[in-house]
Amino acid sequence: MSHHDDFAFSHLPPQSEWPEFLFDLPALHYPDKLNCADELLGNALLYPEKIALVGSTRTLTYAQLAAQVNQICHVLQEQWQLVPGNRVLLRGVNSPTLVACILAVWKMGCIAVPSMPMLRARELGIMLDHAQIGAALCSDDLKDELLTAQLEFPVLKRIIFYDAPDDTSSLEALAQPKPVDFTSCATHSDEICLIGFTSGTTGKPKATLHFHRDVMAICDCFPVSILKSRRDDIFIGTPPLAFTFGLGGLALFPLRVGATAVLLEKYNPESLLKAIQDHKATICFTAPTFYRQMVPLVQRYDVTSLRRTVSAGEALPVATRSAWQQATGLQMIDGIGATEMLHIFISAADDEIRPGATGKPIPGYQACILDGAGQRVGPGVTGRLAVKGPTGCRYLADTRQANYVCQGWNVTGDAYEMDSDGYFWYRARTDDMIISSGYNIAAPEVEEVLLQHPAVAECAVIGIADEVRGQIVKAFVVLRADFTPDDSMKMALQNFVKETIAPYKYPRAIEFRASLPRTDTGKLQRFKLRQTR
Ligand code: 3UK
Repeated sequence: MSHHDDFAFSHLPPQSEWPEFLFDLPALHYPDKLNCADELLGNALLYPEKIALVGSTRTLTYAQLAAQVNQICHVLQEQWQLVPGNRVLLRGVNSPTLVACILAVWKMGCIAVPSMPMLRARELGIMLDHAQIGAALCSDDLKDELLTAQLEFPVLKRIIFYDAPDDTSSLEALAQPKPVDFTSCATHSDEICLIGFTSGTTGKPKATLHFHRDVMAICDCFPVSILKSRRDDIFIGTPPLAFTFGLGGLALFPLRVGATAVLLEKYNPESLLKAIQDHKATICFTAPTFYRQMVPLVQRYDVTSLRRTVSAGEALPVATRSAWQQATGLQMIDGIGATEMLHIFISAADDEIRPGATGKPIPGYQACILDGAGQRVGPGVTGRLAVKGPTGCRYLADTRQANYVCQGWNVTGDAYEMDSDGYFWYRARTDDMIISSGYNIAAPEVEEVLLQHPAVAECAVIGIADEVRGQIVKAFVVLRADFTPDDSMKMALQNFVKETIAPYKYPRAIEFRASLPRTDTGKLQRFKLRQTR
């Protein structure tokens, strides 16, 4: 092991709790020494002048990207004396600089912990504490919440800000005089390089650990067998790089094949369409609801450059698939992925697509349906989706490892059905996760916040069906005496949530109740609330 800091390594689950890993595909036979940043920057030697990353303010060729990554490595090493295995938090909207920072962290043998730009101090603090993060690279305009989190969690000792033009100690200012070459850390293929945080079903998020070989494996599976991406592709889309859907689709996959990625800082359905037109994008990654919102606007733009559109994060309704196909002529590629699995593992493209089904396990992965007792069930029976492949679940110090891994299978928490042709059909989440506009929201986390408000006696949060967002967060609230259940109280509670945690988690619907249904043992019965709404 090249690691000097073995915090993450020593908090891997015991091997007996790991899922089974499959390496049947020859492409997945990686050498023992593997640094994924080196692999991904290999195109800098082959196509130095090719454009790698396009951002709103800067464009980097492969050679420029490689040089910038090396300069950042020098800054991290000389300024911070980081050693392999140290965790580095990344905080920023999608941009070429953010990609360069992630690659630099990997090149040094450190562990990247990307964070969602919308997170507030409270959520950042949980990450700092759980992953014991000592250093951060943060875009200047998102510094406030991180500095607040640092006050409470001084484990975070060092922060360098980027995109800070007036700051003489900004990342750019420090990097500019540094040499443009750097000898990468000789990491092993099974060393940890990435911690992906998921919002769990309880308030505490889970931290998934991924190896250098995992990063390569997702590049050598879905993009090769389903997406069939090529060097002349131009990738675009919306998922944040802190969401592994976005990290793969908008950074790793394009770099792996020497293609170009367009990284949008801000977007809405209209501006994404315009960006597709302006950049002649060929591959788009986003969530089903976003495609749905783009449909009525498509005819105003020339999007004929698109050849592949990928939908993931939540179930793709058949109506959205057909509306998109009518508007663009494109067959959507639906795919289910998970932070634990790093990326998509069931999908289909072209003639293999069956509308309404997610698809089949992609080459390299296997899937089946398990019943409550862990027995395999046959076609036509709804049960728990179970999957295995080259990637899989390893939580950092988390007892919930045993919930996700069952007899070597990764059990995603989704209710699925397999048909006799081996296609997998999504039914529902098996837990209480609310998925709204592609974001995972844990009901108990919102409840925890509401309960902090002086007016709230009791509350319960569920997801209710919503045409536009898939689901929305609904809170059932029992007020304390002396407080009035009216619209201004609803608004006060909504604002309170928005100010405390990421705003997208706030309850769009609130209903006041005199009491909440509970079992004899005092447990909340969320399913009763779902039935009575
Ligand atoms: C749900 C889907 C039906 C499903 C993700 C692509 O979503 C990603 O990761 P998360 O950890 O959530 C995982 C859960 O989301 N889901 C995702 N895709 C689909 N349900 N159809 C789909 N196509 O409940 C799953 O268990 O946030 C998606 C790539 C990387 C990812 N991390």
